[in-house]
Amino acid sequence: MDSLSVALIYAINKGYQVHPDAFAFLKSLDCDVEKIVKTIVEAKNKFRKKSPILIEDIKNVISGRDNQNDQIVTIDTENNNEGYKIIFDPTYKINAEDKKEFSNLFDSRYRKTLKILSIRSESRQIKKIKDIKDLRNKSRFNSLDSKNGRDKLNDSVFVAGLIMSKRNRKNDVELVIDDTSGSIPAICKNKELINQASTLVLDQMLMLEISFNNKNLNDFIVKDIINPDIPEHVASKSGSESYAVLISDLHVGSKYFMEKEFNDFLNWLSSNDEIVNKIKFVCIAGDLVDGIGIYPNQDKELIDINSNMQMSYAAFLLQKIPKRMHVFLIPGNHDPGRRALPQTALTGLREFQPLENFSIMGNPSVIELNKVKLLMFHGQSLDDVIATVPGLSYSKPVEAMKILLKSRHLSPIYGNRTPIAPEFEDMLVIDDVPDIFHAGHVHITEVGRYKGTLIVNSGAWQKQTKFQQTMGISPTPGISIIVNLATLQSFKKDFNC
Ligand code: D5M
Ligand code: FE
Ligand code: ZN
Repeated sequence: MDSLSVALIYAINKGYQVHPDAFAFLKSLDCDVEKIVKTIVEAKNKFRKKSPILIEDIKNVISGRDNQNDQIVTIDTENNNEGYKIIFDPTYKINAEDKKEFSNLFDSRYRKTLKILSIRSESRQIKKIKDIKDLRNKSRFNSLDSKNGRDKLNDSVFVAGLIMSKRNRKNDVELVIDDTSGSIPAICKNKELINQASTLVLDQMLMLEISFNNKNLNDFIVKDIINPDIPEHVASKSGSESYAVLISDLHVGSKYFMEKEFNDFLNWLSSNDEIVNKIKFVCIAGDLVDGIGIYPNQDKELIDINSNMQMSYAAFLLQKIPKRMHVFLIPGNHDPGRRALPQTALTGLREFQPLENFSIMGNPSVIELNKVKLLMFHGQSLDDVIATVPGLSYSKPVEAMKILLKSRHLSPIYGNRTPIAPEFEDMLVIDDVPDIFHAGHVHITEVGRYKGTLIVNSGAWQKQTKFQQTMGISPTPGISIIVNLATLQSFKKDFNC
C-alpha cells in the first residue's frame, strides 16, 4: 500500500475525514504524507477537534521550520489564485504543557539570535565570556606589569548574550550579560551609551563591544551597544494592486463591543466600493472575544457570560466577510486557550460556522500575501515594554513595536505581565524580517515605519472599558487599517459615526 493510502486509512480509523481538496493536495506533495497526516490527527486529537482535515491543516504542518537550520519550508499557493503562504504558525510545534524548565528556551533564544547577529562583521570577533574572564584572571596574577599583558587588557573585545540585569546608578548604567558560558557586568559611562541602554529590555539578546577596566578588573567598560535589530531594507511588494485590511481586538461578548460599527465595517466589506473590490485579505490580530475570567469582576462587563456563546456570535459575525477574501486570524490574551506565548490557534470557531476562507493560526504567525511578508502578533508584551522603557506610552504603540524589532524578539521580558511558555524552541525570536509588522492589544491605532518595515497597530472594536479609564488609556476604536500591498502605503477607514 502506498504512503497516501496508509495515511488516509489512519485518518479515517481515528475518525477524521479528509476534505477532497486536501486529498488532492496531499497527492501532489513530494514528501512523507503519512507523517503529515499523523501530525495533524495527533494535534486535532489533542485539541479535541473533530473537523475534517483541510488544506490549511496540511500547510500548517509543512510550514513549520526545521529546528536544526531554520530553513523555511513553504508551499506555493500561487496557482490557486489566493497568493498567500503561511510561513510560520506555532500551533503544531507547541509542546510545553508539562515542562517547567526554561533553560532550553533561553538557550534557543541565544542561539537563534546569535545567528541573526552573525551577518554583522563584528560578530567574528565575539568571544565567550568564560574566555574573557580567564584572560582577565591570568592578567591579574602574572602579566599586569608586563607591557604585553597591559596591551591585551587595553584591546576591546565583543561579547553577545542575554541581558540579565540593568541597573541605573548615580553616574552610569550597569548591564549584566550572560552567554551560557558565564556572565559579566559591563558599565555604560557616556551619555550616548546611557541613552541607548535605556531602550534595552531585560532578557533581550545584544552584542557589546567592551574593554577591561584597568582601574577595577571586576567590571568591563561598554564601548558600543549593538542590537540584533532588523537591517535597513526595501520591503517586498505585491506585483498586482491588492489590499489587506488589518484589524484586532473585537472583544465580542463585552458590553463595550462596538457591534454597530463592526457591522458597518462588515457591510462595507460586502459593498461595491472601489477599494473594497481590491481587498483580498483580512488580518485579525487577536482578542476576538472578551473571554471569561480574564480580569477581576469581568462578568459585570459581559453580555455573554458563556464562552461558547461569545465564540458562536464571533463566528456568526466573521462569516459575513465575503468568501473571496482570505482571512487570517490569531488569538489574543482574551481568547480561549492557553495564555502563555506562543499560543495555539483558536479551536471551536468552525463548530459554529464553516469559515472555509479562514486560516486560523497561532500567536505569533508569519504569512506572505502576494510576496509581502507579514508578521502577526497580538501584542501582549507591549504592556511590559511600555512599562519598562522610559519615554514610551500607550498612546504611541509603534515606538514600543520598534523596540521589539530592535531586539528581534516579540516578548523579550520574562517574568513580568506577559506569560511565556518553556518551549524547547524560542518561537518568539523574530527570524524573518517582516515587510509589515501587525499587532493590536493596546487598542490604539497607529501606523509607522522602521527601516523599511511598515508597523501597524490596528486598534480595537471595543469602547473604553472602566479599567482602561482608571488606567488613563484612551482607545481609538472603530477604525480599520487598509494597506495597499503594491505600494505598502496605508490608510485608515473610520467607522465611528
Ligand atoms: O488590553 C487592552 C489594553 O488595556 C492594553 O493596552 C493593556 C491594558 N490592560 C489590560 N489589562 C491590564 C492590566 N491588568 N493592567 C494594565 N493594563 C491593562 P486587553 O488585552 O484588551 O485587555
Ligand atoms: Fe484587546
Ligand atoms: Zn489584548
